[in-house]
Amino acid sequence: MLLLLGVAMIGSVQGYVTYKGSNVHKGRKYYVSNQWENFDLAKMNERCKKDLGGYLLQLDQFQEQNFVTDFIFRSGWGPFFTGITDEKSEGKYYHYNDNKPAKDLHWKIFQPDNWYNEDCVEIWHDGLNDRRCGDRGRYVCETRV
Ligand SMILES: [Ca+2]
Ligand SMILES: [Ca+2]
Repeated sequence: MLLLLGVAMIGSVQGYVTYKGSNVHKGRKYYVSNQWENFDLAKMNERCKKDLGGYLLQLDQFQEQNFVTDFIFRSGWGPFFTGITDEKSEGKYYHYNDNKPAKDLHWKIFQPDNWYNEDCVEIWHDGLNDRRCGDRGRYVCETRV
């Protein structure tokens, strides 16, 4: 853990893990928060904005999901929350920051299952999973380069 935090401080923004030169993909830059805490869409999206000038991770295509998956799993342990949610209407996933429908999402097998009303979305190495919004985890921010 100490080693991880030590690495995280190199060339990074306070509070986020990033690896110089390796977190940029097709005009977008990605950051993973260092702390595990109870996730909250509004609060974390605001933090992405305030801390980095960005927004919660918005996955637009499978290629991007692949890149981000590789990146975050080099940053230690999840869960890693995205900005995708279906909190307004069950099963209709959209991007929290701009309310646009979330398309081309690649889910883990048997997901999403809305188990005990899961309305937020986390990334796993083998796909996305819907998860309860208040669960503890880290979050991923995206910015335009
Ligand atoms: Ca749901
Ligand atoms: Ca689930």
